[in-house]
Amino acid sequence: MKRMLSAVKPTGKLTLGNYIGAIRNFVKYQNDYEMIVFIANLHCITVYQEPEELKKNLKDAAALYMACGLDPEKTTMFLQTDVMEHAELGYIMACNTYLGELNRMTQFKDKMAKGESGLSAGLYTYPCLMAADILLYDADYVPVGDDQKQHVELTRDIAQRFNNRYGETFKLPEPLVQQVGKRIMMLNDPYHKMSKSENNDKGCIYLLDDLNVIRKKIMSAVTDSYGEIKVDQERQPGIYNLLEIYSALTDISKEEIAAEFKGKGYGEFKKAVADVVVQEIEKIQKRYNEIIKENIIEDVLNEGALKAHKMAFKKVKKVERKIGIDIHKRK
Ligand code: ATP
Ligand code: LTN
Repeated sequence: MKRMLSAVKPTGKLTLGNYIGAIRNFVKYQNDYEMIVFIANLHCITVYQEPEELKKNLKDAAALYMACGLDPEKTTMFLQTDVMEHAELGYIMACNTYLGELNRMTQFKDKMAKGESGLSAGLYTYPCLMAADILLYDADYVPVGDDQKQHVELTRDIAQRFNNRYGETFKLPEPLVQQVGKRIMMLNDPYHKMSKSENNDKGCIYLLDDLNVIRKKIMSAVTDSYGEIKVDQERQPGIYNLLEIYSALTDISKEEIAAEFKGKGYGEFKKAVADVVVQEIEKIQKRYNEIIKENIIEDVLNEGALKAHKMAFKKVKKVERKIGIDIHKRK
């Protein structure tokens, strides 16, 4: 069975973008692949997080993964820091990455271009840690949203370089980007990705938002003055985004949806989108509350970490032997 690996950074409350672009796909794939999904808690401290809030978000993320349908029987689920080999291999990967490569990463470049102050060195070297995350487990596929594709491509380059230098060690992973829902935009600003770290509460739907709040956010989503529902991302980015959300959650194509709402008003369309979103999120929240009550997260994460650690330990030892820094058999 081919192996698939992915992660979400629980920097804040999980969004509908995370669900459509990432988590929902993990759930679909877990039946056909050996699935590994972890909570990237090392990645999220590349930007300062308030410790108490972070703890809460980490717990929510684990419970939400399961509430969205990830099944611990099928998917190995764990917390990144419970498998210390991630940080160890991350450092080794950084030693095999060129500064020029990191300078080309658009996520970092965008932050620099915005003139954000106080960017950390961790944020800059983060793609090296991400490469380690993937290569530790010989993942065949990495399902991610559009924004992460470049990081998986860099992972391939680093792996290839390492294999050339030290002999065949790593499998080259492939990014897997879903066409529908690969980039859900802010409801009040359809030119920017729905993102939990942007502090734009009106534009973001959080999976744990009150259902009435979700409805309100969708009903007040930015549209345009054309007054027609068409699939036209350039001219009607707000409507396009709503079509994308509707399509991702129903598996009906955007064109079919547009045809169904031809001649109808934006209000009616938004109400239909809100119905679909609320229906989906209501199910997730119900399951989330059950999981919290059942108190099973601790056991799931511990079991997942044990399984992951076995694989990761073997890989790191192999890497260290190849490089020449491992000189004895550790007891
Ligand atoms: P941050 O704002 O902290 O950068 P984020 O909300 O962008 O976080 P991540 O944790 O970086 O989310 O991403 C987790 C996964 O969700 C990744 O695979 C990412 O590509 C996907 N994803 C995130 N936001 C969206 C979105 N708006 N549309 C589709 N996929 C998304
Ligand atoms: N960088 C990703 C989260 C992430 C990841 C990974 C995704 C960390 N390690 C390994 C896939 C594979 C993000 O910001 N969404």
